[in-house]
Amino acid sequence: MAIDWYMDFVDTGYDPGKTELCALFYFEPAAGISSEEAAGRIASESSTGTWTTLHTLPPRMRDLQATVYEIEGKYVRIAYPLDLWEEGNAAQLMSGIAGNIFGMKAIRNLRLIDVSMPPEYIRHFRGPHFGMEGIRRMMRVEGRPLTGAVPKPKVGFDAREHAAIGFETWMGGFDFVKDDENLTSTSFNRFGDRVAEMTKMRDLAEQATGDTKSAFINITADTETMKERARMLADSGWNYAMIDVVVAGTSAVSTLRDYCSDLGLAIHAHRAMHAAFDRNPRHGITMQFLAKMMRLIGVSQIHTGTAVGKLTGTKKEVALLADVLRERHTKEVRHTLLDQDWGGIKSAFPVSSGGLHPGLVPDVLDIYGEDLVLLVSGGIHGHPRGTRAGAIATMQAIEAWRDGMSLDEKARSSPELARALEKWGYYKPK
Ligand code: CAP
Ligand code: MG
Repeated sequence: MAIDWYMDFVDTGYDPGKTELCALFYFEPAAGISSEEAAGRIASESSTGTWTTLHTLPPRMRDLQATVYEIEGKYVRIAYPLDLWEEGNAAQLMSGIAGNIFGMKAIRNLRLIDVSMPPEYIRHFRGPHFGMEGIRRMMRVEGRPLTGAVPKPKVGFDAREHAAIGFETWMGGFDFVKDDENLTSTSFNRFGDRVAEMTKMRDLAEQATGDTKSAFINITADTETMKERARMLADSGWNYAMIDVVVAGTSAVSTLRDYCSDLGLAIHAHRAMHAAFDRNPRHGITMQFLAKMMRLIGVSQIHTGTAVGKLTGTKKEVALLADVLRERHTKEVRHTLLDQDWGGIKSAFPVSSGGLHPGLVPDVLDIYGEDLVLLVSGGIHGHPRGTRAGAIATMQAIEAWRDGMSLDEKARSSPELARALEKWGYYKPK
């Protein structure tokens, strides 16, 4: 009598309809386990199965079980009937396709690469409140990337000092001032104080420049506190809230997406902790999956890397992430991305940040183009003439890129850029 039934979840002749949710995994069977059985175990444990045959099996189970429909070397595609998944519940989807399966002894390594979600599944999600066009309209910025900076060092300023640096950043021509991912409401910089000081400085900067200025003020905390902080932001005329989405959790982001949307707040998603699971090419979850989930839930923008800065991510990966967030329909990329038609789900901005300075701006814009939120933080506050000159230098580098001019040429008529190039040149941080 068979004690397990994993092979019941394998049918490589199966053709999933347009109504099934399909997932692509990289997998390495443990010693002594065949690819077919390992694949069957992934499908079983992520849908209706368990380790042993069962005494009774209601007929409905057969209609709900996942099916391995393609095994190609170390890549497997699994189709999931839509009835497995609760409408509009991203957390439950992740408990299924990104849950127990990572810990199975029969699999030595497993990496969830991507999912392709049918229209019938995505129609239960609201997606980004504004979309890229809506953000550009709200900020009155066209024809260039939106720009921002985090006061540095990361934390330690009090609210007044923080806002004073924010003012210099805005006066240097930047659109946004961003909290660092580990700044929330600390003894030396309470959230309410920071909102009050930043509101004062924003109003002064808007009056002085005539431009729309905003900030990504970090509301990350328990969900009730995040709601309270979102209300505080809306009450002070802000149009963004920032959430560290990985540490806050999928369900919290889902709650805040609707709450912020009702308050007219876009969500800036920081991805701190992503490298705990997306960096190892043989195990974990890819950044394209995280980006896809966050667009589906409805953040307005999420960090996607620089390729040339201080943190992980190749040019190819970064360009792919930009497509996942911006495109209406992303085509399949072998072993990396599944075909995804986003239907009515609006676009979201990629955010490039991390080790950037004016000398690297053309490299980043060559990868992303202008539909980007570009964050240059240490790279403006470290400018020899200070924050405002650093922001001006960055804006000059953007102008040079847009006009097809080299930075060296632009620097001849742009002293702030010239000073930046004297200090950093084209240095790529390690
Ligand atoms: C960048 C940053 C961002 C990283 C996050 C930092 O500051 O504020 O958190 O960019 O990485 O704390 O390092 P610098 P990613 O510009 O001074 O490096 O964007 O890859 O998620
Ligand atoms: Mg940071």
